[in-house]
Amino acid sequence: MHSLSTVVAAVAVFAARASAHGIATAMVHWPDGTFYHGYDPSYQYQNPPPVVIGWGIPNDLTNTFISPSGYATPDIVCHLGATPAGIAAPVNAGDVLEIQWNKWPASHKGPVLDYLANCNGPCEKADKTKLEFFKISEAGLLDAASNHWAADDLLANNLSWSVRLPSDIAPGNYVLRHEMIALHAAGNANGAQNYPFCFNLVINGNGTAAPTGIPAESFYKSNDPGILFDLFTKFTTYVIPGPPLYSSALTAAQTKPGAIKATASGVASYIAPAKAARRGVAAAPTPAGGHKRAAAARAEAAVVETPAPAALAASHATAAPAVGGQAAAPEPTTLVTAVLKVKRSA
Ligand SMILES: [Cu+2]
Repeated sequence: MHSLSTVVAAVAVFAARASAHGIATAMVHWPDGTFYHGYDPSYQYQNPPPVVIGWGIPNDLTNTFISPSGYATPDIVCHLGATPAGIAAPVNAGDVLEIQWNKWPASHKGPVLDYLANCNGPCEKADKTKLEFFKISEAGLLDAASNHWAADDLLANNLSWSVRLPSDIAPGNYVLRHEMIALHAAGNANGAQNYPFCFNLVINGNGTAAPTGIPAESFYKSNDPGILFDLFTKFTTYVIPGPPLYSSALTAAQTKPGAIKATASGVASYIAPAKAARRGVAAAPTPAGGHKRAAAARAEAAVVETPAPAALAASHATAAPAVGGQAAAPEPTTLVTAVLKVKRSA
């Protein structure tokens, strides 16, 4: 356990929210350099809370983790009591997504893993227990001699981790499940600490692959060699836990974050024209990012004129530049409202 966080939590709620462990609170889409806010448990104190691409974890008041005793429960899917994100980031197969954490203690060595699951419908309404994830990235012990782990790379790169989406997967609505496993107590039964966080994506592209996945509740067992693992004995190898890596998985270089070029809130899930037609509903491609009324107007026009996947690519984020290279405040309302309105009234 993390004794520092316990002490701080006892002292003040605010401090507890800001204290140890860590949360994946944002995502930057490359090559666009578009910044998206993920979820932060402090959002529960806002009414209404910001609508973001990160799955909600309002119960995670102490910035906690999922232990092996919770591996068979829905909490392992997208963290404690997670609820689906209300919007998604529009991206392309093959793109790099840079996940940003708010903090991570150096003591928390361990692997970094990334998974995708096709929602087969709007991810906003996904049943997390039905999501079938396939692993698209994994990194564990990078250098045994220096005890250098994937988590150390994340720390060295300003708390960021880059993952490249497979280029061959079919377009659609996906959940990205990004996870760190801290091993500092994993030598004891149920001592590993899993920190999974989820983001909704609308993935565009020309791929057709639909990799086989499994529910997150089936990923890990408490006695897996990569879960029950003594970080403080001599070792030369580490077996990364979870299902095998997707055969067409791609790699991304781990680097310091580049300058953010824009911020965006997100878009509604893409609805395929064929399905929409069956229901007698106009397809709603998902204009991205912008926050101006004009963008919303263009979005409406796009709904009418080009209800095709191509509209997705054309509508990539065009939001305002971030100020000073930092994350700008969330802009969750205008465009999102417009997009949802389009869906409802269409
Ligand atoms: Cu901790």
